Amino acid sequence: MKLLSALVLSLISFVSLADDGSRLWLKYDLIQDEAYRKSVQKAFRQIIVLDQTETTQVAADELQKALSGFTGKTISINNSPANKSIVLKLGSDPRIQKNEGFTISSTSKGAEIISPSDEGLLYGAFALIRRIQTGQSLDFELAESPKVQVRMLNHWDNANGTVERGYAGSSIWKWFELPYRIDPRYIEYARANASIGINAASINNVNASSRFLTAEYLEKIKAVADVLRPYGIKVFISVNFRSPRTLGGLETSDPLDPGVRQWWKYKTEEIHRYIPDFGGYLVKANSEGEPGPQDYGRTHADGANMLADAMKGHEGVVIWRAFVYEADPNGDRFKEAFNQFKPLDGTFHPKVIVQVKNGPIDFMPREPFHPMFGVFPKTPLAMEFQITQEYLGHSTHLTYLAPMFEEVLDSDTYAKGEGSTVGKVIDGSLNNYQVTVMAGVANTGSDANWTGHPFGQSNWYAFGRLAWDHTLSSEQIAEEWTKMTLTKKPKAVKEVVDLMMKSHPTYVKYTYPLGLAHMMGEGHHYGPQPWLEKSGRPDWTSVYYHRTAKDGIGFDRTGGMSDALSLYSPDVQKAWGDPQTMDLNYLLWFHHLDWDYELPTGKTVWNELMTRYYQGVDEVEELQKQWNSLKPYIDQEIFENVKGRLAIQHKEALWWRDSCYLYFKQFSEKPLPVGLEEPKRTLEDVKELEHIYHLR
Ligand code: BDP
Repeated sequence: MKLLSALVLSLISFVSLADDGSRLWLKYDLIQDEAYRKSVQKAFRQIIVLDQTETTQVAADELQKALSGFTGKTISINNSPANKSIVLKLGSDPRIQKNEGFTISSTSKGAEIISPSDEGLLYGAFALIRRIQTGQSLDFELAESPKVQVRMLNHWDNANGTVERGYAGSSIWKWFELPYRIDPRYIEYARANASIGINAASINNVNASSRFLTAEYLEKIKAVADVLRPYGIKVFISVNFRSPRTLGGLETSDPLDPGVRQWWKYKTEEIHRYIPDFGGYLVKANSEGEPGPQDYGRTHADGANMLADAMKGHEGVVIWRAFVYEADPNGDRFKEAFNQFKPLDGTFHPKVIVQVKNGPIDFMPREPFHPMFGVFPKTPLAMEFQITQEYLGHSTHLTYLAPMFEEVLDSDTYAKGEGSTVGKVIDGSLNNYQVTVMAGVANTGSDANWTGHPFGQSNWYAFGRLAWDHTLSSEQIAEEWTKMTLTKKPKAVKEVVDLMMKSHPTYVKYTYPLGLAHMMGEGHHYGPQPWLEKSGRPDWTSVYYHRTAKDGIGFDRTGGMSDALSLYSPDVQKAWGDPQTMDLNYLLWFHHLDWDYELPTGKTVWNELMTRYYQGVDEVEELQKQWNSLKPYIDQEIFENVKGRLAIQHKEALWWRDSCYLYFKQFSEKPLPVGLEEPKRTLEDVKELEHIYHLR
């Protein structure tokens, strides 16, 4: 009997030790540092809600849950003022610049959170929780306001439960069950988003099915909107431009046709009957085969403005994507969106926002910032980042994306002189935009830990934090996330942050060094396929991008055939026009260089390229060692999970390296730089691997 109970006890403690990652960064475990725990306990004995709304209730519940977890004591919620408590109060403060902003005044004798809105109180509550969870002093003053108004996740989720470019299971939305059953995960999702300031979600794929606009689906979406509303999150719908024909039975979807305009007007009114605070439409039109206004000889502005007119009298907006490109074998995809949209600046309805991907091609592991950010003063531009790792190793490679997001946001467009950063374009301060939006393509799925790779959670977290305040550093964000999610031991935190900060540069080295792009496996976008010559369109091949030949490598965009560099301001052209002085990370995006061309590093292009491929693999080995050293500090389940994925990453870094070396060597006809070891396999061997990975 004794033995049995001992066994049960050890089993329980084993189970409680294992962390499946489902709580994300919202882990409210008992504070281990006793002195700190006692001070938290002493300072915050109860929660006082002075203004009762659904959202302040959510804020109070969250504080209660967190503090009870941190201190091990039950904390009560009341509504009359008292000492040593956390007071949530609607009100104003000159330091609050936006409605969703807040202030916190905290001492060892209690805290007061003030905001003009109940959403602001919720964000303040989460900010206080974060400070305690990361072990900071309780004596502080904090005033925060979000820099961007609409901080949004774009779900590429389909009605049948699949997720386009999703690598963490199936969709979190259970359309077959809605509206009758509310999966408790919707609430967990809402909490996680609210904790990082995300206040909008487009719930379906941009390659949109008209089905989402049927009454049947609107009822389902309403049920989701009702769950998300108390957490300050508005719902958007991606729409199919052909819906008036497919759903409405009209003969056309021409945006200038009165019947079509009327159809959208009625549909928009209908949506508002279900969801009075509907966020708006997200539209992918005339892109990759999707229908759009150009099918009727109309412009993107005609299409977007029609939808904006339909939104009249409501708060919602129309987010129109600029991800468009023609299949022109002699053109340069880099320039397509710019050329189509630039002439339209100033012709859009005030409710329209044009959503631009961070770079001109398509979420490559590293792209120069999109040239549109420098030239669109009259129409609000939204930033679209991709959190899901379509081109960044799906959910097997550890790639912390915040440094990449930060690099783009800090890039200087020079549109209005030095300091005209992309971040200032997006937050509206440069061009005085009336609406501001930052969107991230979600990496969430039905996996227990939401994102497949445990570190995928950090990318969701970082996106939200940067959308709230793009001036935060990726190190600070990594540190917060690590302390909240993995470990609080200072030495271990330092190691994890270091590992995270190195991960993106490492990924780029073994896949796309020196500004190479778009050489991934066809269709599935996983693994290397630099030899891809034929595809549905020329700009879906690899050779279109790397332009490798006997005379060298890279896409010459400095003049001649493409001249895409001229889309940027003169200062940017100067910075990127000369391979001797430019940032080598963007080199082959703009220059076609001889294999023997000597770079400022002292190495030839060939040697530099190969050195980086080899370094990339070595660095993955370093990441593995570093992770192994963290074993004593990390939950066992998470530790093993990441360890296994790093082993795959190492194998695949070798796959990238060997494929690219063996393929490029056919053109360069050069040996590896001295000291680098020849792969043990041939080009044919690595090409074989592609068939295996096609099964993914
Ligand atoms: C590409 C994806 C494709 C998306 C498209 C888009 O491969 O699945 O539909 O972007 O953003 O990256 O519309």
